[in-house]
Amino acid sequence: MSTQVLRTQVGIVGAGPAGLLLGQLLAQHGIDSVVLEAQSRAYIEQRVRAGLMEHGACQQLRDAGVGARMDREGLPHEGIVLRFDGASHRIPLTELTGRHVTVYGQQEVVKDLVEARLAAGLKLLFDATATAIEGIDGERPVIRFRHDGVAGELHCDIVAGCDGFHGVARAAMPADLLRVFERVYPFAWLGILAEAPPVSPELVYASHDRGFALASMRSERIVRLYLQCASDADITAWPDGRIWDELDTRFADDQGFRLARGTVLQKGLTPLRSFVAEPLRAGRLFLAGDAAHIVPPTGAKGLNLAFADIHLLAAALRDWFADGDAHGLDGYSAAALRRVWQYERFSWWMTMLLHRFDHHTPFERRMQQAELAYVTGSRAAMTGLAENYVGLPLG
Ligand code: RFL
Ligand code: PHB
Repeated sequence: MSTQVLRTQVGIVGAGPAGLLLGQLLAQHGIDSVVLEAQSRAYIEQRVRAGLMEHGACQQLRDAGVGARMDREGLPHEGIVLRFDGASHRIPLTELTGRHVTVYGQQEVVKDLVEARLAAGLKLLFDATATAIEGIDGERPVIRFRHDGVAGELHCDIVAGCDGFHGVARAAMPADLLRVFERVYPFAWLGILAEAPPVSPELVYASHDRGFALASMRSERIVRLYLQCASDADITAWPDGRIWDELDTRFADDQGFRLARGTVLQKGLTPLRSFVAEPLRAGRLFLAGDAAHIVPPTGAKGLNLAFADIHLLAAALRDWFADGDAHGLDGYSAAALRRVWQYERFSWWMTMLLHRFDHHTPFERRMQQAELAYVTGSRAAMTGLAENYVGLPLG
């Protein structure tokens, strides 16, 4: 079969939140793009991941013209709860910052963006795996891909690598340019989606001697619950009953709290890591989202950070294609990385504060407990947590 040859202005690798939002914003600016996605439409629309959107990320969706369903179905939250030593401590996010966050599943964001793209007749190829990115030092880079088993070439002016942590874009950066910073945590999260009413009206982050637990939700009938577990945990060793029992133990409080149990719809393990690749640009190749950085999910920042990269990259591409103004593109990596490191710090700090570390000495455990008491007892400390949680201003 002959090679499929396509041409566009911006070749986008990956139809996750980053690639899809970029495509949507470029279309608003009259810039042509093609999105290549390795998985099927059904797969990416069902993949359960993040759920918490910052005020700024919600506004980005609205500005992109795809915020209507989120505004109808998203669940606004004005506070979160930290639970430890059997007591709950509320962080009043909105009272402290004037802003709120919204629970709206990442796969819903993906569905809305896919639907908008296809309705507008914009090109999005599913089952199209990018295999190589070539010519990034020249003016016409090429993305090689396989679509339904047939070889293809996408010729473009710019390549946006939005293909997540395991994609090909970061690997296409020159090795002598790239610097990588990484921390792998000695545990993972076991996450379930279950048919049950919310554990509490607000998200509960629990720090317990047996490990961390988090109660989130997706709707009035669906909960999203997480448990810290061993990095090498075997999911078959976690039948539903054991998960519910462990959740009851870790969320226990002085009021005899018990979870409402229900059918487990989905179960998965996520390793926790912090990771940053610098810089985010080599020639005509730009990295955004998980392709460039990973945060542990404790701060709920992964999706929001991907959107923040796109905020900068879309504006930079608009200026460059409109009148050759390269300031935005030249400054993209440094500007995006400033925020990335702020969010890396917050996500690392939340992770260190709330998890159980087997190697902790009794002194270090006491330090953790003292910090929890400070963070929930001092208005200044609570404000520090709250302003990061609701989101730092978009640059
Ligand atoms: P994504 O969402 O990973 O999208 C990348 C897309 O690129 C495709 N792809 C390719 N396409 C073509 N050719 C190739 N060679 C390709 N290689 C990959 C992939 O199929 C995919 O569709 O990255 P993006 O857009 O940067 O978005 C980032 C967010 O997805 C991510 O930060 C968060 O979901 C992180 N994350 C979580 N964040 C939270 O805040 N809370 C959570 O509870 C949470 N849970 C998670 C997560 C990430 C997970 N991953 C990556 C394994 C749970 C998991 C399992
Ligand atoms: C989620 O709802 O999936 C969620 C919420 C907050 C987090 C992580 C995940 O910190």
